[in-house]
Amino acid sequence: MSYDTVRDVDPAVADALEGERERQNDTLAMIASENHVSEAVLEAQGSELTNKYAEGYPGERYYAGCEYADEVETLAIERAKELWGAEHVNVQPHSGTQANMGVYLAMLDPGDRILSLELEHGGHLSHGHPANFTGKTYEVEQYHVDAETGYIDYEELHEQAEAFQPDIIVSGYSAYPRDIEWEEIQRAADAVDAYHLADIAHITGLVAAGVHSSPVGIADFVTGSTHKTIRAGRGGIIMCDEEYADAVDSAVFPGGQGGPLMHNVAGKAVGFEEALEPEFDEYARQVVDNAVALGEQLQDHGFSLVSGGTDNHLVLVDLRDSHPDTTGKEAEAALEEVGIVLNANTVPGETRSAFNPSGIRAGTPGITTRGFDEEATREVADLIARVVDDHDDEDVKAEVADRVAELTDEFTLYE
Ligand code: DSN
Repeated sequence: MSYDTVRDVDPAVADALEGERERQNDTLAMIASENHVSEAVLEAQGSELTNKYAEGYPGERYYAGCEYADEVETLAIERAKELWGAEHVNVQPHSGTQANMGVYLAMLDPGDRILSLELEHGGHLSHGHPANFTGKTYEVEQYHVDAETGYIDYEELHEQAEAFQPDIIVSGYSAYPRDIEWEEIQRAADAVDAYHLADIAHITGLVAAGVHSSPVGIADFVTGSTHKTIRAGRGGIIMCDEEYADAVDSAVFPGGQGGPLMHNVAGKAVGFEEALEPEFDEYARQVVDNAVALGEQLQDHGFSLVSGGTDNHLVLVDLRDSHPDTTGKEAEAALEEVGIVLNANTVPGETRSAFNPSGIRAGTPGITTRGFDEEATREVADLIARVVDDHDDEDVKAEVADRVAELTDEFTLYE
């Protein structure tokens, strides 16, 4: 057995790994779906469990030698049940999309009908986009946010459900800044005898901490990813009532996946343990407070926010009113130059394209992990405004980059 380090074996990859650590240390991660996990989660994900095959579930594996895999997976499941209050949990999906796939495979047949929010309005690829397996396998119709308010148009959702008669309604979103009326969506599903899948990928941590309403106990299925606001190991999760447990478990394995990524399941278990600590609730509260501060300060600088603000961890800026000649991609590129990493995003009523849209999406989970409070976050909004206002001005960008470097030095991340 070789005990050489990555650097000994593969300097090129070692350079890239070090580069990535430095990049994360030296920039502000404001992509709303990203966060920084603890060293403990990193350690678990880099453990020897990466070597282990463990097809099946705790106590019922297809391979020998699974006693520690069983222990870790059981811990992840029990902690998830405590965090979200779910009856049944499957922690094996490799990602949020795989979690959604598990539910579709469990409950739908090819050609069945999905009603979901359009991607441009805040939905997700795995909710029925034509380029995704969901769009190719199922018949999909999409609901929208109200053009004026930016809030989900629940009335349209009810009408569309009546007209389309879906087999499943998908709620939970990727670029939607407002609280979600789960019960309203459940009513729409009940009225047409459809299942309700709530995809809480973005807001897992906020829901666990009680700073966002929870669909658990309302929707039939709740899916999520485990590395966003909940800040655990990378992957997905499915929660449901006992009545669907067997269907979901066999849809994940053997239906859609082979061996689980047990090192990632270990990372999930460790992150969930951290999230059960009272400090995590404070963290989640601060994530939302920071997003509100970010949004208000951007509005003070003249930016338009879709829905006029936020209730969660992200803001969605529609640049068309304040900066009609600046695209989301131009803003994203200029901000990346100064060390503020967020993403260009489509906005409701998009008039450009998915590749070069009219908005930017910014989230606070990452900077809150670094220790940013509202005051520091407001300063980040000032910096974003300066750069977007003068995105071709090299002097402005150099000054802002210096200030970002001071902030990343003050709010440290990885050793
Ligand atoms: N890619 C994620 C996001 O940015 O929202 C969702 O999968």
